[in-house]
Order: sequence, then structure tokens, then C-alpha cells
Amino acid sequence: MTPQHFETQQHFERTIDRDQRVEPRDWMPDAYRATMVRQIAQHAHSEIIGMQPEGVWITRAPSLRRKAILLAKVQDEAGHGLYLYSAAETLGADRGDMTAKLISGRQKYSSIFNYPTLTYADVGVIGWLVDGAAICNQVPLCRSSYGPYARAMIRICKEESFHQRQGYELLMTLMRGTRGQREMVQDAVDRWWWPSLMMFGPPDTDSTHTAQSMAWKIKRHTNDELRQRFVDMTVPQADALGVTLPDPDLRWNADRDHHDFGAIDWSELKRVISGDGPCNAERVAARRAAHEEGAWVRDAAVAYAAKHAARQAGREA
Ligand code: BYC
Repeated sequence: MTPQHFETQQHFERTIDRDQRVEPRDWMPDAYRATMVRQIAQHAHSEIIGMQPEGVWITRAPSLRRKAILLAKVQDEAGHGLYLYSAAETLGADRGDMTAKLISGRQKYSSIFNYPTLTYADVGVIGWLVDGAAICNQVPLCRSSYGPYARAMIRICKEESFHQRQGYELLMTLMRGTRGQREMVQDAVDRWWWPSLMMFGPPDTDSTHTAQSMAWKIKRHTNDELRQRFVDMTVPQADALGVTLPDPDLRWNADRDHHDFGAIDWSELKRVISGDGPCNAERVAARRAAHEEGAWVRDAAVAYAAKHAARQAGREA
């Protein structure tokens, strides 16, 4: 190791120890860079694929007000994807390459978006549970050690909080409605509860990356810690709403000061992550088609930039 390399490595370690941020031009270990690209790309892809399950309801929203709200939410998700792709670019990743890896299955996106949205209550439950889980996971990421990621997360979390509240407000409206509407909410909760718990990733005993990501302060809590926090936060909200969470083993444990909950079907998470969930093929096919159909826009933007640069060069000459 050269003295210069030793110094840069020490600088990196001091930055982490002092809870400061690693910035794009700083030296970082190759494995830190690779982990950040992996996590940020997966997060960005989740936001973009995550537009699909709710996006299909925009044309069928029950009122103009609900349509405007849903349009804004789905548009926010596109924005989150774009900040995150930009954050990955600061690490040297290429946006086209990340898209190619997503549509060929070489980079992942969150398991949660491989489930179908069967009724409008699913829009509310996604806001409440899926955005709620995302907030639990992402608020600590605002203190993640990689500066551009941590800063992107601040705005994303603010918007996710708004999304969660809109979901809860939609569900409260339905719960005040007819019996059929209340049943629709309960059915959506029954279908989304367990997949929401799986969003936090495999149990700590099976998590490949947690130990190293915690040492680098990329992750601030383990998957199981965040899952527990989500359960504790959600149970009183379910009570206030008047729905039952579909877990007979869910109960307060005064000794632990937490809720106990039933066993998660980890084989389902493995299946969905490996491409065999209810909607994986549909989600990736839709993303691939959008990418191919958008080729002319990218070509036009490149042609315009070249024309503009040539004109500028001509003027300067
Ligand atoms: N789904 O060692 P582990 C949103 C993979 S979008 C799929 O624990 P790590 C929203 C994991 O990648 C929310 N794959 O990994 C958008 C790894 O495989 P690789 C998205 C999963 O990284 C629209 C392997 O399993 N949020 O909020 O330490 C509408 C072993 O796992 C999943 C983020 O992406 C999963 N659920 O921890 C509404 C947050 N879980 O990569 C809402 C940022 C695990 O080695 N990401 N895997 O091939 C993270 O915080 C972490 O990456 C995770 C996983 C907690 C997800």
C-alpha cells in the first residue's frame, strides 16, 4: 500500500467514524462504491417500477379529486427515481446501463411491487402500509454515510410522509362508507400486510449485506429492527382505522415492550425476489416497452444537444 493510499483510506475511515459524509470526489473502497451503487440502483428501480401498480388506477379513479391526488403521487415516485439515478451517477454508474440491468433482471427492485392492485382500496393500503414501511426504512437513510444518497432521502421522506397520510385518509373515507367499502379495505389489508413486512428484507440471520453496511453506516438499523418498528407503529393505526391485521399471533408483549408477530413465509420472499412473484413478468415487460417506446425521445434529445453544441461552436468561431 502506498503512503498516499494509506492516507486516503484513513481519511475514509475517519469520515465514517466521525459520522461525516463521504462525498463523490472522496476516495472510497471499491466495495463501498459497489454496495452504494447496488442499493441506490435497487432503490431507484423500485420507485420507477413502483409507479405501475398505482398508475393503472389513474384512469379509473373514483373522482376528480382522487385522480389529481393519485397523479401527483405517481409523479412524485418518478421524481424519486430520478434523484436516485442521479445519486448513483455521482458514483460513476451509468443510467442507461442501470436501466439495461433492470430490464434484463441483473439488478433488483423491491419485492412489494410484484403484487397486483385489485381494487381502489389497494391505492389507500399502498399509501398506508407500503409508504409507511418505506418511511420506516428510509428515515434512517437520511443519515446514511454517502452524502448524495442521504440528501436525496430527506426530500423523498417528506414526500413519502405525505403519501402515507393520503393513503390513510383514503382508507378512513372508505371505512366511513358502505359495508362493501369496508370489506374492500379489509381485503386489501389482508393481501398487503405480509408482503409489506417482507419489504424490509430477509431476517438478520440471512441478510448478506447488513453487517458490512452497518459498519460503513450506510444502514443504521438491521432489517429485523426496522420491521419491528413498523409493526409497533402500524398496530395502533389499524385499530384507529377499524381493520384487523391478518395475523392471529400479533399481540403486545409487555416484557419486550414490542408487539410479537407471526412467522413470515420467507420462501415467498425468495420466490418473488428471484422473479417468480404474481406480477414480475408483467412489471418488467411494461418497463422494457416504455424504454423501447421512449427511444425516439432520447435520440431527439441527443440530436438537439449536438445541434445546439454545433451552433454554439459556430458562434464562438
Ligand atoms: N425486495 O443483505 P440484504 C418505495 C435483496 S420504494 C427485493 O438484507 P440489503 C415506494 C437484497 O438486495 C422502496 N430484493 O440486503 C415506491 C440482496 O440482494 P443483492 C424501496 C430484496 O441491501 C413507489 C438480498 O436480498 N426501498 O418506497 O442490506 C410507491 C439480501 O438482502 C428485498 C429501498 O430500496 C426486497 N424487499 O438490505 C410506494 C430502500 N430485500 O442486492 C413506495 C433502500 C432484500 O445482493 N434499500 N433484497 O442481489 C434498503 O434499505 C436495503 O437495500 C434493503 C435490503 C433493506 C431493501
